[in-house]
Formats: sequence, C-alpha cells, structure tokens
Amino acid sequence: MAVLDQLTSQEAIELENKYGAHNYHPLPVVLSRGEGVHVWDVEGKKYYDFLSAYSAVNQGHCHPKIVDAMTQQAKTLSLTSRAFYNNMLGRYEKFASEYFGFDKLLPMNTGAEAVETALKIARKWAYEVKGIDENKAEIIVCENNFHGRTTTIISFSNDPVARKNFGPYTKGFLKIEYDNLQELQQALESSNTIAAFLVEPIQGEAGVYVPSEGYLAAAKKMCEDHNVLFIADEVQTGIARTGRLLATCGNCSCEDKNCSGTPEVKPDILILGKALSGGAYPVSAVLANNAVMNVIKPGNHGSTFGGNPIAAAVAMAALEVVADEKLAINADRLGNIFRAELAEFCKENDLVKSVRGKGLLNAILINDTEDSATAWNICIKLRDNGLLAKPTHGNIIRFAPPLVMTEEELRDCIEIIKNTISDFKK
Ligand code: IF1
Repeated sequence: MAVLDQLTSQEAIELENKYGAHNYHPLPVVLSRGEGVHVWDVEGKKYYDFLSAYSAVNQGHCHPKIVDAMTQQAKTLSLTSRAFYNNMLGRYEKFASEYFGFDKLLPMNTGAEAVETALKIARKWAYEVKGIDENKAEIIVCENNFHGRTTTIISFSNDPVARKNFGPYTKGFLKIEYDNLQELQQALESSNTIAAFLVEPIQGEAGVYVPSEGYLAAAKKMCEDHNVLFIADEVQTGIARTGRLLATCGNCSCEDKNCSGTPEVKPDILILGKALSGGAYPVSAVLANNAVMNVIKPGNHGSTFGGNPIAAAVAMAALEVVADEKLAINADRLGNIFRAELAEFCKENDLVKSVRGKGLLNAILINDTEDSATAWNICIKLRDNGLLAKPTHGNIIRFAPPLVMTEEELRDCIEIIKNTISDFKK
C-alpha cells in the first residue's frame, strides 16, 4: 500500500491503532479536509467542527490569509535556529507585544512549553527581583487545572489519569480551590516564598468552568498586594475565543484598540498558544513587561523551533485575521445566542441539565452519572447528524466552533444539537 493511497475510515483507524501509541481515544471519524467552520471525512461527509482542535482553529480551517503567509515564508526561509537572527522574529515580537500591550514576548511552540517558560520566568524573578531564598519559591495553582502534559505540569495536576505513575513529581506548587478568593488570600499570607499565581481565566478541561464575576480582578489585586506575579494561562481562552481578545480583558473593547488599553485584569505574565497560529502551525508565546522578562538572559531558556520565521509569519497573519474579521465581537454575539437557545432547551429536555460558558467556549451538562457513556453516545449521534464535538470529564460536552461562524450557521447547528438530543435514547 502506498502511503498516500486513499484510505477508508476503518483502515485509517486500524493503522493508528496498530502503529500509534494509544495515548488518545478519538471519536471515530477520520478527517481529511477542512475549510472555515467545516471539516470533511475521508468518505466525503461534511461536518460542522464544534471543537476547533481544542480552540486552536478560531480563525477557521485553512484560513487563506494564514495559509498564504505560511506557504510564502516556507518557500523563503523556514528555520535558522536562534543561533542567528532572522528577519521575521523581531517584526513579530513587536507586532504581538503591541497587540497585547506588553513590552516583550518570548516565543515557544506548544502551550505546555509556554507554561513551563512562564514558571521558569516566575521562579527566576522570585529569586532575583523579589529576593526569595534560592530553591524556596512556590507557585500557587488551582485544583482541576489543565496546563499541559510535561512532567512539571502534571506534577501539579489532580487528574489521576494524567498524573499516576509519572512521578517523582516537581516540587514547589501549592494548590487551592478555583474561584475561591479566601483560599487565595490564605495561601498568599501563609508564606513569604510565593512567586506567582498561575490560573486559567476559565477552566477548560475541568468542563468550561467560568469563575464568579470579579474573581480574576480581585485575585490580581491580592497578588499585587503580596508582590506575587499573576500568570494567566490563556492558551485556550485567548485570541477571541471567549468574546474578548483575551478572557482577562473584561469589557474593554479590544477590537478598537487591540487591547493595549486598560484591560480588566492585566496579567504580569500572559501565556498564549493554540489559536495564536490559527491552528496552522505550533506557535506559543509568553508575554511580560521588562521588569519581569528581563530576568531571562542568554542561555537561560530557548528552543530550536521557537521564534522561527514560519511561526512569526503565521502568527502575525493569524492575529491580523482576528482583528480584521472582528472575531471577538462575533464570538461574543454568537455565544449569547447559543447559550440563550440552549438554556431554553434545558427547560424542556431532561437529558440536559444546564449550559455554561463565555463567547464561543461553552459546554452542556448531561443529566447522567460521571462514568456513564451518555455524553459520548450523544457525540456519536451528533457526528451522524453532521456535527463534531467531544465529551470532557464524563458527562459534559464542550462546544467550541471556529469563530468565523455566521449566525445562520450557528442556528443550523443549534437545530442539529437540539434534534439530536431530543431523539436520543439511552
Ligand atoms: C490534549 C483540554 C482543551 C490548555 C491550557 C496549556 C495547554 C492546554 C489552558 C497545553 C491544552 C488541550 C490539549 C489537549 C486537550 C486540551 C484541552 F481538554 F485538556 F482541556 F483545549 F480543551 N494550557 N489544552 O488548555 O497546550 O501543549 O497542548 O499545546 O490533547 O492534551 P499544548
């Protein structure tokens, strides 16, 4: 069999099963093409994508502007390493720093790497600026967090599947309840060796858990009062997903001024990934002001691919698309419609308990036990009806379509979701 021969879905799944490590349990659908809000499987069936590659494809599949930037740059210069300068990186760093309102950017590739980078910066800042004794710095994290899958990051996860038998674990993390200011206050007062507080503005993996109004701003203020860095992991919530350029933006109108104004919460360290490239390429970044970022000196940190010219070209194009197409405004508007429609539906249907989320990062809670297969089976039926979504944590289904969706398409999708659930028999 030639590698590029057309495979059936079954054949493609069997190949992955036989030759790939079993670190995922995908929904049985084999995709071979994407455009905008749609993807097609190898048999040619068309679907609405309601996962967007876990919010990486906010700008829609194969956005022509991003693909053009990528292919042009790929033909010109792809990688120099950081041993030499390249003509794209500085331009991108200026563009993105101004776009998000920070002094500097440190380029990485994946979200987990960017989180690791932020943790390293925070620790170094704690020793060199705050004056904590060496090896004593602690970082506050939240229960049910998801920040990636490296050894250090899973050290402070409390998901047994992600964590068990990967020890020994990295020390120096203190866990508190999410959305609990009292616990944060206690943790900050419990010791004078706290470097930072790492938080997701909305907990994605935990099931799209939106914190109480004002939580992030109050948490940031508490951190400021204790000279502790506030690190926002916006890998999933950033880049217009939640109806703002960043979920920490509050109600500032990012689209008018590219968020360099005064956001509701301005993190000391901002972590971005996923949609920073529109899903075209692995691009992540850490942004901070000089007082923090300047602790990093040559040799302290880096990556062969981080800041490569293709990544720089792709990220600039991806961010331009977000602004040009006003994706935050669209996500905000469509998200309100989606939640209003599904909230109505919850009242008349026993299978769905509630809907929650912000912008186009939403989830419905299925009325069944955590370990039941109901959410999974609903996702199979949604697939049959032309819409792809994935359950998270047993009985929750996440809905996160590309932000380039039109209202008409969204209403079509809402009908698919309602009809599928109405017809569903356990
Ligand atoms: C997988 C969830 C989403 C993230 C935040 C860092 C990273 C992620 C807030 C790491 C990654 C992913 C990875 C994906 C599942 C997924 C996810 F279900 F776990 F919650 F998006 F919804 N910070 N999130 O959400 O970024 O290293 O993966 O580039 O399969 O592990 P990465």
